[in-house]
Amino acid sequence: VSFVGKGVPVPLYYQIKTRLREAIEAGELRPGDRVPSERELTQRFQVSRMTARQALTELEAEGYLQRIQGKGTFVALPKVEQPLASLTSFTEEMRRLGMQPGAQVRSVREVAAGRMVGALLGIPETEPVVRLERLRLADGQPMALEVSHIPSRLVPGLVNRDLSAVSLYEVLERVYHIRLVRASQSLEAVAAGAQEAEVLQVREGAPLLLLERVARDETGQAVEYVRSLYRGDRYRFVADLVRPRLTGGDGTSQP
Ligand code: 16G
Repeated sequence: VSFVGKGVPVPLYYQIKTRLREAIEAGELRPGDRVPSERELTQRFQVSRMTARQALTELEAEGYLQRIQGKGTFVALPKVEQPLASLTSFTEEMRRLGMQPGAQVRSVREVAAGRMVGALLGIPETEPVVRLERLRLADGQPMALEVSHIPSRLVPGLVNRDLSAVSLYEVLERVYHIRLVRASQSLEAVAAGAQEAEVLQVREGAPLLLLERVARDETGQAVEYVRSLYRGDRYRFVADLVRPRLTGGDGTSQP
């Protein structure tokens, strides 16, 4: 369709936006397809550049479109859906979804735990931990920036291993015979800072999901504290919920 009625009391940008959104929802435009540029929309709908831009900007903000600097605007790829309540590794999740997991080790070194990490891992602040910073990739695309902390005494020699082509959880199991069985995890929204934005290839201020996890072995020993930034445009976390049993006024369960 190449005409937007000017007599209708709906803002022009909104009409264009609706057209594009409907085309995406109907599958006429598929994930990864290039959508018309501002200039093309300007010509096609006989509107100002500003009007065309507003339509694209809002669709991008709502997650329908993705702009790639110097390449154009594309229909956003579907998000990766990840269970929130399952203690899986990045590698396992990517394989489950049929994608190729990868990691770029940005730094790995031994540092003193410090007060906060020490408290989370239940060790003295002076105790050494391995601090491992990895950019996680799916089919070569940046997905998350993970910073793991593991008490050094549990993983002798880990700092010297090449961790770019292996799963950390697999190394923990196979090499160190550590099996993670439970974890506490939190999830909150943050905006990408300049440096994180560059590494994750998103714009500064883009929404990210901050996940923090403390994972434990069978004995209850905390093995890993991780602080990860997941791309908000690539992830959607899902959980199945069960309604808790009603409790009485005194906090006890009712029969
Ligand atoms: C997950 C975990 C991370 C763990 C990694 C191991 C979160 C937010 N992330 O990404 O803690 O280090 O899996 O993955 O919980 P790997 O075995 O593929 O290295």
